[in-house]
Amino acid sequence: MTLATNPLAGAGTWIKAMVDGWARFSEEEEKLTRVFLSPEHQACAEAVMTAMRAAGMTARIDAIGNVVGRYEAATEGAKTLITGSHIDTVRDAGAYDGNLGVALPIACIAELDSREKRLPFAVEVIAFGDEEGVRFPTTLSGSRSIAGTFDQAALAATDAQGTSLAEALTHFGCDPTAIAAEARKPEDVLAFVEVHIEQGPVLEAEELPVGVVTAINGASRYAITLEGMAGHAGTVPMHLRKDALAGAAEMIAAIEQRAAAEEGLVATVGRIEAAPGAINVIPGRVSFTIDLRAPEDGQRSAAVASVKEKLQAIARRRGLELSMELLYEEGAAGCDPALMEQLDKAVERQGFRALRLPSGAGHDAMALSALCPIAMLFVRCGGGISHNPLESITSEDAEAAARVFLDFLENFDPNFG
Ligand code: HGY
Ligand code: MN
Ligand code: MN
Repeated sequence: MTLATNPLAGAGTWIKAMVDGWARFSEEEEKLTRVFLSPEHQACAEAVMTAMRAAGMTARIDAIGNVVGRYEAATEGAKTLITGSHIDTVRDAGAYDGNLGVALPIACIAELDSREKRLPFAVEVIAFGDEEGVRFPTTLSGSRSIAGTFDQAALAATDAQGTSLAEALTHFGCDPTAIAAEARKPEDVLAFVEVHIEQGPVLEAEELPVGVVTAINGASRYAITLEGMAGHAGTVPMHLRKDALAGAAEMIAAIEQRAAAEEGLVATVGRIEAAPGAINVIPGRVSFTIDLRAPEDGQRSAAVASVKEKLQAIARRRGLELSMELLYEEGAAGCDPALMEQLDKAVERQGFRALRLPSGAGHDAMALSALCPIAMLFVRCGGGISHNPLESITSEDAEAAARVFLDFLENFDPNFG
């Protein structure tokens, strides 16, 4: 397909409108928050299925709440190329994180369907329901179930209201006992290729609408609890205190310092709670989270070990009880060189310079790397802003990315590698 025959003319506006429409499904009026297995997730899943069916796909909700759209191959028994991304969001989210990677492939399939064109392989577009891990301590459960790596023990994980994942799935209309059967067989799957906003500033700085991802950083997430001694803010002398919040403050500064000292390493304390939370009471108990990432798994585990040592030393000196619970760990995932090559070619055929870049953000593709070769196409987002309602893309970039992705699909060599 050449630049002249751009069958996706206007698709950028259509894609943006679809994603903006899905942003209505939120638990909050003025903000976008859509967590796994919520009523908003249910409503969004229905809308995604409708869009998939209108694009010529079959669509269903699987045993763990993923929406699975399927566009059959030209011939029976052909292998499947899987694409898609997540439709759950962080709190007060932008609209395009994840969702763009569902709407854009639907637009591409709709275009193929309009020409009654079938490919030498089937295409599945999957809208995963649990990539952000906002509601339950575990995450990537949707993509892990497709990859066959879902840990059944996660069904016992509970949300802030004490609802278990199993109960939430049943309430959503899913059958937790059928999750294992959702696992795809490696021999049936060609690859997983995810389209996602970059969530960083590189494409904007390079003045490019798209980029090809080389690897996805690995991540470790911990829940930290500090037990000190609550006391009267007016009567306990400073040297006799076991102030859990002051201890947490020292620890958080040490975590930031450790990450800032090393290229490529990032660490974030995203959530903290102090109890009892009264202005005139020395905090006796604090809980906070750590999210630590690096491009190399060895670098990440060394950083985790040194952070643990620092927190233990601070806790000892302050007489605090420290507990660290590992919530989530996913190794760095390399993208397949032959797939990257094919994406590069599609980018160049559509008239753009092919830029390679790493992903600091985690994605469902990390989980799918256990099943098959993976690749990702990044799309420029305004100011590199993400996990923020100011997150934005242009319809021109959405159209450019759709043209590249459709070109990739139509020219995909299933015998790659
Ligand atoms: O945290 C991440 O990198 C992803 O947005 N879940
Ligand atoms: Mn995200
Ligand atoms: Mn995402």
